[in-house]
Amino acid sequence: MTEQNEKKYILIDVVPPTVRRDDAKQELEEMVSLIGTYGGGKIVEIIQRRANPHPGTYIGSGKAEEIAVLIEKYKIDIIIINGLATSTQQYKLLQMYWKINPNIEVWDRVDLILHIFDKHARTAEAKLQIQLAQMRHMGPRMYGLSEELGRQAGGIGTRGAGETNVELMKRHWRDAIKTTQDKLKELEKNRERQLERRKAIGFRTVSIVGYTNAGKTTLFNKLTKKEKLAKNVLFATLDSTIGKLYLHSIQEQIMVSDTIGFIQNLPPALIDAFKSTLMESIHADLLLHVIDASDPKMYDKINVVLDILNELGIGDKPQLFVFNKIDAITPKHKQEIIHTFENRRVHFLSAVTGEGTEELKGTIGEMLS
Ligand SMILES: Nc1nc2c(ncn2[C@@H]2O[C@H](COP(=O)(O)OP(=O)(O)OP(=O)(O)O)[C@@H](O)[C@H]2O)c(=O)[nH]1
Ligand SMILES: [Mg+2]
Repeated sequence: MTEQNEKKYILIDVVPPTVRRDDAKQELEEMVSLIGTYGGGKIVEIIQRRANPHPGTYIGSGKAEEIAVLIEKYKIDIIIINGLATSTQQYKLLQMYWKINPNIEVWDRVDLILHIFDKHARTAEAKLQIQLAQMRHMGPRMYGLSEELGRQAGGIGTRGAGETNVELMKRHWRDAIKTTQDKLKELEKNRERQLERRKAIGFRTVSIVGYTNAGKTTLFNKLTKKEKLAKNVLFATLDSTIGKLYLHSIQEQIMVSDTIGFIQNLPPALIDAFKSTLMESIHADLLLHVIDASDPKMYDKINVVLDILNELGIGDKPQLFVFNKIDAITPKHKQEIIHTFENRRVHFLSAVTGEGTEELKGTIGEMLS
């Protein structure tokens, strides 16, 4: 990528005064790696101290002026808000900065995740799921925007027309969502049939779940001898794949599935849209919860995953904590983990070096029998 077409971003975070600056910085780190996953480029970080985002412009008016100067100076292409923005907030910001850069875009955290998904989607199913999530996220904001535009047009004569347009728009969105949902339902049925067939043959299924970038696909490849793309980016995997694994200890052939990773503040619309992909996990006999033991935010990420599993209604399924990347941790850290999770079934391994993967098969066999 040349300097010229490298994108330039302003990353905005509104932080309550009670939060320490270092903690706020850390929060932004995940956003920075998400931007890296999207394609990267120059990022200018702005942290504003406020109890709550400004209802009109998200940031306060003083900061908004400051940002105008930065947009000009650094030739910013995209403004990204670490949080959820309303249609009014996005529109007000766009309106302020159009004069400086007519192509400027304003995204919130969900927009950024959706753009990444869009870039990584390969299968028809993943593409449909993203479409659906995009429509669900955009829809209400589009109505909000056209209502806002209607208000601004203001005149008595235009008001009725504005309302009709909003109605038309809503109907169009509802229809489009329904069509996409129907197509996804078809694919879902296929998946269900495959699941039932496997069950009928007597195959049991183990599903790999975990935070994004924990090493799920690397482990899946090791276990099933497949060669799926594993990459040091967030959301390398968006679809769901099944592979076979023979367990000597119980002399049984089982199925292993690898699927999309989780992330904090995953909006419900996204989880919902990805239900068909997550179905393998929903029907699994055992969950392998892969955890990046070398990640400083490991504990928070474990909790995010547990919360999402609960939301999916599978928090009670048998679950094995698989601490991955032990090639990158100290023996002291390993001891700490053992101590913290002494009431849980845990397993340590390195999906890259292969250390501990044979033993994992034994543990899976034990937990299945
Ligand atoms: N050091 C080390 N790195 C690992 C290990 N396992 C995976 N990785 C690296 O971690 C990164 C992410 O691996 P993936 O297998 O793609 O992770 P994932 O959980 O499938 O990620 P998504 O599909 O993006 O959610 C890659 O750069 C891997 O090489 C390990 O045991 N040790
Ligand atoms: Mg993966």
